[in-house]
Amino acid sequence: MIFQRSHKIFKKALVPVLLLCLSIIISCFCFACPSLAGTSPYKSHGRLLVKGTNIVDKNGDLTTLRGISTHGLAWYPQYVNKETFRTLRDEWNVNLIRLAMYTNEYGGYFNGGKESMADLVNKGVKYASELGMYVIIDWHILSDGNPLTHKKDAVDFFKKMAKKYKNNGHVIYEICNEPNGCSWQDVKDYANAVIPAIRKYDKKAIILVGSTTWSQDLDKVTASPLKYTKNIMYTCHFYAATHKQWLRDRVDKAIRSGIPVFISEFSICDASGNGSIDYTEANAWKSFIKKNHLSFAAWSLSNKAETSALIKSSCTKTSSWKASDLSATGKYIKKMCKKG
Ligand code: IDC
Repeated sequence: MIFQRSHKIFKKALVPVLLLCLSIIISCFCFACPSLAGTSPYKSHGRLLVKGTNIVDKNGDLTTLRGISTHGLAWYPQYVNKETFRTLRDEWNVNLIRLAMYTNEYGGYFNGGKESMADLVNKGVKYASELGMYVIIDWHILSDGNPLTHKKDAVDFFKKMAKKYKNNGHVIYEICNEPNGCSWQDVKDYANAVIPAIRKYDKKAIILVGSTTWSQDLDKVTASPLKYTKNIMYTCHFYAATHKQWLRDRVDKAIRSGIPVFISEFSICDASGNGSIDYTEANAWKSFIKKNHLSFAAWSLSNKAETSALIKSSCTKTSSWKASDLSATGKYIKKMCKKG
């Protein structure tokens, strides 16, 4: 009798318990693999905007971007690939891709690459958008130093991009990677031409502006910011083995003065992109980034034989990397992104 009753209770409870277990398994699976859940960073956050010194999402909630920067698109076009981005999104918890379009260097925009570069940028934006990731279009000036040198072409380029992507909320414009050998006033003059060119079409996208000395002169920015403020952020780039507490202090001061800062390029080795990793400084930067809710993009998505490359030079795979395919930097950055 007692046995029969408990058997009945057991049978009654079995279905809901099984259903509960099934739903736990499904939700764990979806959490680990967002694509299966039909969700994506963009579905959750939508169009981003700058509020105070932070980024907020469509619901007004504080949001940070965890990004990976390509190496020069001309050198490593194979990583502008939907499966590459999908791996970064689903296995690394990355929600941002930075497309580094060199202007002056090998195969760059002014080095025979006008069409091929624009083509790769458009492909990159398409793949990132389809995957619901955010994407930076980076005018990667470096050896060309002063952004005023190519001001007219930059205005034309960004006008074209803004016209094409004005309704695409995934896109972020970085108008000058690292101005150098010029004054902050030169950068301002350049920004004062490029920002209105973008805004003519795209009223809302976030625009990132670099500063002199490889986008580190935030003290000059603080002393004399641009007149444009809506959805404008200033970049800071660091390489942990070279740029240490003094630069964190500078960023801290800028933020306290109301300057929104975006770490659109960094690595954990020295400023050459090579040399050894400084884990102590890398960890100090990681905590600083977390504490200040900063968004970031790590250099670089390539298998070049240099410390900052995320993939080992022996690995030619462009997606679904195993731990053994990643460089020491790659392992560190993956962990940093996964922890959110
Ligand atoms: C480096 C690359 C390297 C390449 C060199 C010159 O890692 O393979 O040969 O550029 O084009 C930056 C720049 C970024 C640099 C990086 C490392 O934005 O283009 O990439 N760096 O030197 N600023 C500080 C460091």
